Amino acid sequence: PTATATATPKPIPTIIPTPIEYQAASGDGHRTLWVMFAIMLASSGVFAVSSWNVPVSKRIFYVTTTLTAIIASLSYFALASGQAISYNCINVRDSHENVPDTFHDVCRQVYWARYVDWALTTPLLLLNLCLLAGVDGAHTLMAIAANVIMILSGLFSAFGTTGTAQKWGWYTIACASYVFVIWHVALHGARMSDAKGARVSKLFTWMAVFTFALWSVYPVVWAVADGARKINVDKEILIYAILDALAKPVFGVWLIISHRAMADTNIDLEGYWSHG
Ligand code: RET
Repeated sequence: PTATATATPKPIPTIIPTPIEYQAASGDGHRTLWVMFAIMLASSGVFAVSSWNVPVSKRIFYVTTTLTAIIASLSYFALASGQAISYNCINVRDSHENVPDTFHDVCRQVYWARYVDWALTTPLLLLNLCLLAGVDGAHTLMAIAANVIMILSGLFSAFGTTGTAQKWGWYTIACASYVFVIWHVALHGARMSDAKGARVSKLFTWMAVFTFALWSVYPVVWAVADGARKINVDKEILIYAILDALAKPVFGVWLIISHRAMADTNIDLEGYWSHG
């Protein structure tokens, strides 16, 4: 017998894969996404039809409002059909008595189509407010730029690694941009809208209060659901669904009905790039 035949075989190392716990939507969350797709699609149709006989010179609010609903339908279609969903995993330490600590990954769904939707639609919603108040082009552009930075920073934060500067670093950048948006649109807009008379000014004030009260809920929900993972994915879908329905169709109906009833909301583009 040769030496190799009698030697005890080396143990084959066993590779224990890191166990993974998934945090994903169930049937309920899934149904909510389809319902939202239907609501946004129906809203797109209603807004498009309501713009039918409106002269082109007065159609801008209809165009922006219809577009926000169309973009939201596309985003909800992607999510409901299972697309544009990725996972962000956190490695969690499990302590045991008498045995060494083990680790497992907690992987939560990130619905990144939302950020594509928000990056395109929140600028349109801000444009509505700015046009209503008579905010000039330069301030409108700055607000929209800060808004895009806010949403993209939120996306980077959603995929950031917990425990590094990524997660809360990007979140802080997003919040700072949001403060800039409020300052340029709500505060500056309130001053500008005075020039358009008491009725428009009052409408602007209410629409701006509604908008920023509502928008401020997004970063809170995000921090609790996406950041701290204290709300499950189904509830997160439901809360964003309610917020999105208020921010797009409800806001849109309010804007269009008021605009129809008030001639002084007509947009005057004279001096759009020159006064400040
Ligand atoms: C994030 C996370 C990072 C910090 C901040 C956020 C703000 C998001 C907002 C979203 C608004 C969405 C709307 C959608 C309409 O359907 C990205 C959640 C500040 C304000 C109005």
